[in-house]
Amino acid sequence: MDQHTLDRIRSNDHRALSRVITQIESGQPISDTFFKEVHTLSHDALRIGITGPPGAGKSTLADQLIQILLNDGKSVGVVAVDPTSPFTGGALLGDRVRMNHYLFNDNVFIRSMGSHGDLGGLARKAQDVGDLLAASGKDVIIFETVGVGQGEHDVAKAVDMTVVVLVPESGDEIQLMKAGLIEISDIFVVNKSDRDGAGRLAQSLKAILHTFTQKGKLEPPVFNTSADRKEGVADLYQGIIDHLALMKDEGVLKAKQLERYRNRIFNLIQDRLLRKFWTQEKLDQMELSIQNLELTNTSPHEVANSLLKGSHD
Ligand SMILES: Nc1nc2c(ncn2[C@@H]2O[C@H](COP(=O)(O)OP(=O)(O)O)[C@@H](O)[C@H]2O)c(=O)[nH]1
Ligand SMILES: [Mg+2]
Repeated sequence: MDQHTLDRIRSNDHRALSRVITQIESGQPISDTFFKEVHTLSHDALRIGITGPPGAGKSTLADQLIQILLNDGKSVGVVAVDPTSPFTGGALLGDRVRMNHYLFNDNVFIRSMGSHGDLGGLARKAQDVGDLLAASGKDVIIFETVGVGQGEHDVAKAVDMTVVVLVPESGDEIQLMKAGLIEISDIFVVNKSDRDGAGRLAQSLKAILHTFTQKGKLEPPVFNTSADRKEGVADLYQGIIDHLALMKDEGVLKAKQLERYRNRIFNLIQDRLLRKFWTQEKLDQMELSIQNLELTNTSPHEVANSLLKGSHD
């Protein structure tokens, strides 16, 4: 990656952004110096994760938030992460159609990312993309993710604040707790509040959050919205700003950011060691051991040991 590309990113050139994101997404190697430069540029963008079940209204909500942010003089990057989609770039067509009125707006950049079947990698790549968007000068980066268990948790680690979107049909509190949503949420939204049961869900959510928020953590506020009718979204936006201020004051934000930094180092090391280890030769050697399985009594531990020993040669 050259200085020219970096200059173009810095000057908010969306075509350069697209190109580098494609490189990150497809796992093409990008130099450490490039990320070093990007890091120095990607200072204080606010990163918000919006997660929840498919169809809950995350994209509709993100769309409304973009509008409010633009009116507030802010620029926005959106990374729509769909771990269930093997497609890239053009994935989540519905989202694109819904948000394409920003196509020629320099203050909004929207991009979808699929998983290629590599969930952990996706979260890591999404963070690099977030840095890139921040380096282009975006004030707020929104990560939209379909809630499919681990995906939510990975993305929660990548952001400053996680907004969990539910709908009246989302189920009872026991299911929510089982899904681990309470641990990762900073803010809850009950969307589709035009439907029956929204008030009840919000009430019971508030009750559980009050009971189960751990000591030293902030109790997540709950908002009701009807995103497609633009109802409650302005209140949610104000709630995000207020909660962020509280998170700053209480040191929660700082702790989260340090944890994120630490995690990224762990993940980078892990990725690099694994990539270094699994040479074609090693893969062949393993395949050979597996094919000979019926002929030998070798345990997987033994095979692993012999592969690991070989790696010191
Ligand atoms: N009734 C109702 N429908 C909504 C609301 N918000 C979004 N929708 C609709 O729900 C569907 C899924 O929305 P989408 O934003 O794509 O959900 P996502 O999968 O979570 O991103 C779309 O048809 C929206 O128009 C709402 O507040 N009330
Ligand atoms: Mg969506």
